[in-house]
Amino acid sequence: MGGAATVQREVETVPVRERAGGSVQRRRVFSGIQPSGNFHIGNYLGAIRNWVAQQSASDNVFCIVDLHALSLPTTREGLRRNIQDLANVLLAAGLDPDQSIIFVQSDVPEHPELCWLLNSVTQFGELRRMTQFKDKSGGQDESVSAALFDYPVLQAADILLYDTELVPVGEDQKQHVELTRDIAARFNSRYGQTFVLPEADIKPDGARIMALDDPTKKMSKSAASPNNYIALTDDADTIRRKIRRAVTDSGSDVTSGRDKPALSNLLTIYGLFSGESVSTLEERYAGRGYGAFKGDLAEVVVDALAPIQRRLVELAADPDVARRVLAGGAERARERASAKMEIVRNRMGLGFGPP
Ligand code: ATP
Ligand code: LTN
Repeated sequence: MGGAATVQREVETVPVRERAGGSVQRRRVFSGIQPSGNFHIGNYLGAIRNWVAQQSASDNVFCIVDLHALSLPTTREGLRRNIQDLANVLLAAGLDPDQSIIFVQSDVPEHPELCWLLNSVTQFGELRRMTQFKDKSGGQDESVSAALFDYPVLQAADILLYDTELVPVGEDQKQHVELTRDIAARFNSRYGQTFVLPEADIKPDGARIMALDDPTKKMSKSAASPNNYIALTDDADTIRRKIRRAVTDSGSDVTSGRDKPALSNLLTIYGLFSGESVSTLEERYAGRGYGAFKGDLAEVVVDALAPIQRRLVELAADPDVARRVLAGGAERARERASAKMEIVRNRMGLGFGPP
């Protein structure tokens, strides 16, 4: 049942653009993910799975954004472990270094450099309005890091360095991609056409997987309780227990709808992992109650994660695989980023180079 292969077939592929003369050009895709531990099925269904499904049709750059992770307190050992774990997750989920550049953000110093330059065309008020900043600062604006406030500008730099057209992300990142467009447009009007205006690529299903213990909030890595999420590394019994304990709605019908946030979320997860439509599932579970539904859902999730988990065990035993992929990815990313930065510095009049 289910399985990663089924999941990937269900995802739409990105249309390739046709050039005059009939040849096709792959769309440039960039996305990032923080190495902050507890990678969960929300990250997988909302982002990583789409990256994998589209990679053969696009020109892809995927980035482990360790500089973004510094916006909240980290330790040396914790960050190193999380970078290695995330690289393994991306490879186990199916990202292919022959089709995608996969690298660590801090290996390409052009990212923080462009961030600083873009700070000069970003307004304080724009950053203050970002909902992720409001959520993560939790009203403690005076004591959170300045990095948390500036986080979206570093994200804009990530995207704009690679002339990105599409940014496949979950729903929570839409506002950051819109800000990136505004920053790019302002830069272009001040200094001349330099940056491509990117678009967020948000799939209608799975873009916002909700927490199992509170279906009004998104599933989150940084949640206080592990019952919030199913981690990609949770074993079968943990997955069964978390799904059994997942909050449900009042009543006993297995149906989706505005008044059924918990069941809607569980049906979405079931449908995405099994490749079935929500209406097929509603029919199958009509009159059978929550118990039978949750039991089957747990097995669907266990089966779908099993091949990823098998590859994770192999990769964990051989850390050099990820190390080699990231070293090669950084080299290719640096080549593109340094060429772009040369143009940007020149447009802005920086340095004391040729006139
Ligand atoms: P946190 O919840 O601590 O903010 P995160 O889980 O959002 O962290 P990120 O590294 O910031 O993790 O996100 C990686 C990708 O996963 C992004 O594209 C994001 O939109 C997507 N994503 C995160 N949570 C969900 C979710 N609950 N449903 C769908 N997509 C999600
Ligand atoms: N902010 C994103 C992670 C991220 C990103 C990016 C996503 C950093 N840089 C560039 C897309 C493109 C997050 O919190 N999920």
